[in-house]
Amino acid sequence: MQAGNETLRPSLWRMMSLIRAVEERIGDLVAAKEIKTPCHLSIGQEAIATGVCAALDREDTVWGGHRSHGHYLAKGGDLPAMMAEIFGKVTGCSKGRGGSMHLAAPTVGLFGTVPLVGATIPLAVGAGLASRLRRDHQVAVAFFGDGATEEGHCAESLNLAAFYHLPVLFVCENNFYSTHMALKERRLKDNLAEMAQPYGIPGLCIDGNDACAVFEAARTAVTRARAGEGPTFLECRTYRWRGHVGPAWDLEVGAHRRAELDEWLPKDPIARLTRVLLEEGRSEQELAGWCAAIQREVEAAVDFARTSPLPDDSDLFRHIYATRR
Ligand SMILES: Cc1ncc(C[n+]2csc(CCOP(=O)(O)OP(=O)(O)O)c2C)c(N)n1
Repeated sequence: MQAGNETLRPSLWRMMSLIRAVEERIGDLVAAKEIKTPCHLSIGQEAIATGVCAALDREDTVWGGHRSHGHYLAKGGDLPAMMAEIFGKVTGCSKGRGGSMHLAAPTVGLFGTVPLVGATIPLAVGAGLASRLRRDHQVAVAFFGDGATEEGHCAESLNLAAFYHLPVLFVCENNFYSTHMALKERRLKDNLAEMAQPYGIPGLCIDGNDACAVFEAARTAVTRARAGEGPTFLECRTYRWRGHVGPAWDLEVGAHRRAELDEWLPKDPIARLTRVLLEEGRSEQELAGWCAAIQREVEAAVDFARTSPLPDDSDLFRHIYATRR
C-alpha cells in the first residue's frame, strides 16, 4: 500500500479501531471475571502493529510477545478464533490451551506469540535465516518491548542478522516500562535505536503513535530486507495506557503515572488519524458507520467464544511433544 493512497489511511484507522475495540471488550470481560487468562493490553500502542503489518505480505512472518492481540489481528488473524482462545475454548487459535499469550495464525504468517521476554528476537532471526536459505525473500518481524532489549540474546541476534544480511525487522515498541520499572531506572541513556549501530544495522527512532510514519519506516525496511540488504531496527516510541497486565489504569503504580498519562492520552494514535481523515473530507457519519461495523464484529466474536465448547479432558495429552509415562 502507498501512504498517500486513498485506501491506506482508512484501513490503518479501521485496524487500529478494531484492536482498540477488541481490547476494551477483553478488558471488560476480564474485570467481570468471565475471562480467566492473564491479558496484557496494548491500548495506546495500536499504531505500531497496524503500521508495520500493513507494510508486510501475507507470507512474511511475525513474532509477538505477551502483548500481542494487536499483532495477531493486524497480520490478519481470525478474530473469533482469538477471542475463543482467550476464553479457553476448543475453537481457539491454539485450541484453547494457550490463552491470550500464546496466539498463533500460521496461515497468515503469525507463527506464535511467546511470553518469554525477548524470545521473539532470535525466533525472527531464525525465520530470516530460513528465508535466506530458501531464497524466497520472506521478511521476518520481531515485535518486542524496551525491556526485551536488556536480554543478552537480543545482542547476539542483532549481530547474527547483521552479519548474514538477514531479512529481519526488529520492531521495538518502546513504551518506557518493563512491568512497573521505568526505562530511566534501568538504563543510563534513552537511546534504544542507537543500539543497532555497533552491528552496522540502521536504527531509526520514530513516533510510534503515528501509524503512517510507522508504515513508511516499515515499508522502507521491508524493501531493504527483500533486496538482500539486511535488517533494520525500528524504535517506535509509545505509551501503554492500561496496566502491565489487566484492564486497570495502574494509577497507583509509580509517582509519574498520572502526569505521563496526561501527556500521552492526547497523543492517541486513533484520534490523530481521525483528524487527518476528517481534514481529507471523510464525514463524522462515515467514521461512526465504520465504528458500528467494528463493534458488531467484536460482539459476534464474543458470542462465538461464549457458545464454543471447552476442550475435553480426554484431549489433555494431545498436541504435546513429551511422551506419556
Ligand atoms: C525471560 C523473562 N523474564 C521475565 C519475565 C517477566 N516479565 C513478563 S513481561 C515483563 C516486562 C516486559 O517489558 P517489555 O519487554 O518492555 O514489554 P511490555 O510489557 O512493555 O510490552 C517481564 C519482566 C518473562 N516473561 N520472561
